[in-house]
Parts: sequence; structure tokens; C-alpha cells
Amino acid sequence: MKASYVIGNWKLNPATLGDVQALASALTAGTGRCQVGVAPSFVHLSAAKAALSAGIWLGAQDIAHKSTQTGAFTGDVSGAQLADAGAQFVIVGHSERRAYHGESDAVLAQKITHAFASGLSVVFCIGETKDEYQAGKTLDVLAAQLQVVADFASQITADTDGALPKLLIAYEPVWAIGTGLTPTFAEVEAVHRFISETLAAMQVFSPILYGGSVNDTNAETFVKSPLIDGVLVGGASLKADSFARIAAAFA
Ligand code: G2H
Repeated sequence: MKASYVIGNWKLNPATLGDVQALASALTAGTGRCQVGVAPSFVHLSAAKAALSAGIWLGAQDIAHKSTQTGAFTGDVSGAQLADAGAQFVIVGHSERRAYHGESDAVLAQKITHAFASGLSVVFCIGETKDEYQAGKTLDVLAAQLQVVADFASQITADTDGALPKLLIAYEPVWAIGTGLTPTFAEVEAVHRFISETLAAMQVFSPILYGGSVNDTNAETFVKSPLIDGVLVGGASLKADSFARIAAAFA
């Protein structure tokens, strides 16, 4: 059976170490075909690792763009440091990084290079803004964003059972993030079909997740499509019971 992935992006949450430990220890590993992962902030990675049950993937929300293990890069964190803290994956290209930190396609390609060289999987986020959506440019925007992963085709192999895939694409329409708005099921399916065809043409193997205001009610809808391999969850991943219900929907 095809695996599914439910990944929590904790963003700049929770506020305290105690809250991180409480949340991490309340999470349960995925069941059935569902694999679960969470991405706390850098400073909480080790504490989360210690508190998480076995079988829950740990990820970071960012990685340095320079492929160096150590060096003069103030504020940056290397792939080796992330792996040493227990991380198995890193989120790259989230729209909040693109918007607030001006991350270009060139920088995102460097980050993917660094992550792969460090043995980390990558959750690569793509998505159109509200203006682009309204102008009917969604597919053009996504095709351009996906070009970043084309160069990595030779490194991205098909999934092996039980392992975290080297690459996971997360389609996150920017206008759906944290807003409570989501595209219709038909819109998400159509976009996922387009992403799937684009990746196939590049010879890139990747599950395709949906992200943007996913919660324990609408998860039931997304799971109905064989084109939706899981979800990247922000706000609803901060409550262990909601997150568990989302994971159960994908089991
Ligand atoms: C999109 C998502 C998680 P939320 O950013 O990456 O956040 O579920 O809060 O919209």
C-alpha cells in the first residue's frame, strides 16, 4: 500500500521548552500506511527528539545555504548540526521563508544541495499567491518553482519501504496558509495531477502533500484523492489530539 505522510510544521511555536516537551511527548507514531513527522524550531530539536515516540520523524524548518559543516556563518545551522540533533528532514522553500527572508530559487537549490549532502530528506514547498491564483497563473508559478528540483533528479530515487523519501513536495497555496481558506477538493486534485505529471517528466520521484489550513475536519476530504499523499500541517499540529486525528485519517 502506498505510504502517506502527515508532517507538522510548528513554525515559531510553542513558546517554551516545557510546552515543546509536553506536545512532543503527547504525539503518537503513525499507524497503517501513515508516517508522521514534526518540525520544531532549531532550539527545540534536541528536546523534541528526546520526548518523541520512536517512529516519528524529526525535521528542521530551515538549513544554511552554504554546504559547510562549520564556519563563519552567523545565525546559520548546518545539515551536520541538524542531523546531530536528531533531524532526518528539513523544510525548504516555505512561503514564509520566501516572503520574509527573500529566499530565491538559487538559494533554495543551495539548501537542497546542503540537505542531501548531509543525508537529510527535504520537504520542498511550492505555492501561488492570492494574486497569482486570481490571475489564473497557478500552474505557471508551480512549474517555475518545480524547476529547482529538476537538477536533483539523479539523486532522488523511488521510495524504499519504511524509509522517509529523499524528497517530498508540499503544495501550499500561499492564500490558504493560516487563513482558514482552502482551495476546493477539485482544485487541489487538479494541481496535484499537474505536479505529478511535471515531476514525472523530470524523472523526479516524490510524494505530493497538500498544506494550508489543514485541520482534523477537512483532512477527511483530502485523504479521498490518490493524488494527495499526505499533508503538511501548521496550526492544527500544535494540538496533539487534532494532529492525531489528521494522522488517523491518512492511516
Ligand atoms: C502552511 C501550513 C503548514 P497552516 O504553512 O506549513 O500552515 O496549516 O497553519 O495553514
